[in-house]
Amino acid sequence: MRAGRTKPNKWLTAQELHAHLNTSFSMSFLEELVSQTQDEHGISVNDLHLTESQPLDQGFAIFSKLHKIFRTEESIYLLTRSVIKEFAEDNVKYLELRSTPKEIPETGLTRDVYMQTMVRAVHDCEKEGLDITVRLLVSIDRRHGVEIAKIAVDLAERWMKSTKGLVLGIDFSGDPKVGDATDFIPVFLDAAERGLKLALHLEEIPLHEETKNVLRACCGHCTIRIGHGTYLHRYEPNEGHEEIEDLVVKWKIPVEACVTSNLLSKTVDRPGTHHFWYWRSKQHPVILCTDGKGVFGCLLSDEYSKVAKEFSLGREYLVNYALSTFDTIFECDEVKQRLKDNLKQFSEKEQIAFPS
Ligand code: 6MZ
Repeated sequence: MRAGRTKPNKWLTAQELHAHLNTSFSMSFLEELVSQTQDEHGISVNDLHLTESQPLDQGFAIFSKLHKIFRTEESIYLLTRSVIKEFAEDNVKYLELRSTPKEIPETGLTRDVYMQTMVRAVHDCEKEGLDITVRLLVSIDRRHGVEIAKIAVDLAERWMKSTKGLVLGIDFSGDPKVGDATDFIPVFLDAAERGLKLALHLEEIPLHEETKNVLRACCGHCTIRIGHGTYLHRYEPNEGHEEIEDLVVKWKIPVEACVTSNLLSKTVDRPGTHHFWYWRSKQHPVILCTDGKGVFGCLLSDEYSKVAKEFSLGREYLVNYALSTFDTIFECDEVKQRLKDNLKQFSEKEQIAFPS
């Protein structure tokens, strides 16, 4: 996404369910912030987004640099506000924003202050009257291990209660090459027991054993969505991993599909082979998401546009698709219905633009 880039029309987007706060900056926001603080970290904004396909590891190297920039309460507040505003400008009506709460003694940031800051930013956007409903997920970084994950669940539960559901779940993410998701199963079950919903990164790279273990243990006990799920269905015949797809289908677990992110991270080779279409063809819930619109340089409307062109999807198909995705949000039926009604009205008034 180039600095200052704007869209002339209101594009169809509906909702964003897989956006990591620290990777969802816009370049214009980042340029301004970095110009104010450059001396402190010596990082150039050009090093903070992928312009061409690179292995997934390169993305994780960028995330570490970003964590050197977003280190203060003030920067987290400004980032959260600007990310919400930018999604609203892209016509996103419902956003579940996720982030890993950080503990940085030098700047006085604690996990609790981090959460408080994000919540404050959401409330300030509400007061400003932005036409977007925002909910928050607390991220567990798998690199940090099970003990920190337990702290994240306690934090999420506390903030879920004190915000009356503005915080509504847990995200499980981080470098998939590190650790084993199996170790976190008790944490996931405990989180679900406490009323938290689960968005779990699974199969961003082929990791069939941990996925099978997690799904076997959690299906039926937890409300789950799967982040990426790129290799969910890409098992070799007769390896016994068909069970994974069977569980995903049986429990109708929605898949968060991040097309541009997967292409730039080289986990998918071209748009035509993206699993978005595999799951759509099975009429299984799959939701277009940006992942990190700053690092991957994509708006959510770009993702809609990309699949519409690739799979020749017309106006009616896209509207029906967008409406169906509201069923996968972690909110209650009343909120789902309100979002659907609004989008229906909006699309009937022809205020939404479509790829030609
Ligand atoms: C796995 C990812 C990710 O939490 O500091 N993250 N985890 N796969 C991905 N695919 C590209 N993209 C982002 O946002 C940054 C953190 O989100 C996770 C990583 O843990 C990263 O450090 P927050 O706001």
